[in-house]
Amino acid sequence: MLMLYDLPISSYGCKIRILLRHKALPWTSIAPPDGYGSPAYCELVPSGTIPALNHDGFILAESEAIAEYINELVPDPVMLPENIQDRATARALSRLHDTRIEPLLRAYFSQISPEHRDIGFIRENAALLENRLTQLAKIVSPAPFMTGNELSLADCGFVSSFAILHCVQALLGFELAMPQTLRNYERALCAHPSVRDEHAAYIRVLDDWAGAKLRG
Ligand SMILES: N[C@@H](CCC(=O)N[C@@H](CS)C(=O)NCC(=O)O)C(=O)O
Repeated sequence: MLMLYDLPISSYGCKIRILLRHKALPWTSIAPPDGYGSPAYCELVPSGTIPALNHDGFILAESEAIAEYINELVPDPVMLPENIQDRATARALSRLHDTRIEPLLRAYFSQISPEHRDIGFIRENAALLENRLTQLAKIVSPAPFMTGNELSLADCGFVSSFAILHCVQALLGFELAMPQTLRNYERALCAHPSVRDEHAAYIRVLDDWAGAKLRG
């Protein structure tokens, strides 16, 4: 039985939920007791982060490790390319997303409440983000997905990130030039049958979350 410590708003949780949907695996999501980082949750998952997997008592944190574990546990449909170099590239793209792109989006969370906004920070962060997206567009040629015509591990993290980008951009009104290849990629990604419903659900959760922050 696969159990996920997770919350609907978790972007890294969204990555794993897409993978689970694509593998057609049933799972149960449980909120971390007393919230992530709490002493009660750290008793179960010492790092205190979500998502974390509990597979028949085997506990694993870190979304990318969870994704690789599930991909090996249930190899069909395969979610990494067959060629060793393409596989390494897929992993590099996941790292680039998780360590360089997602943190820049997350940085905007502190800016949602109008009283905490810093226009200089919002613009500087947008420039950093645009630079990373431009770099990404030089590295990949989605066809239509990151590693070819099948959804792979390298795609799953981008779903929530695109949703967060549009949410914070609508709220904070900053300019950002998204490379056309990434626009096309986003359209194909979010229309994929394993992604569509999770993407729609994630946008709803994000809107509710941002609405609550705006109301204070
Ligand atoms: N590198 C981790 C990041 C996960 C992460 O930062 N999750 C957030 C919630 S979306 C969290 O647990 N934050 C609490 C903390 O960092 O202590 C992963 O890929 O799973």
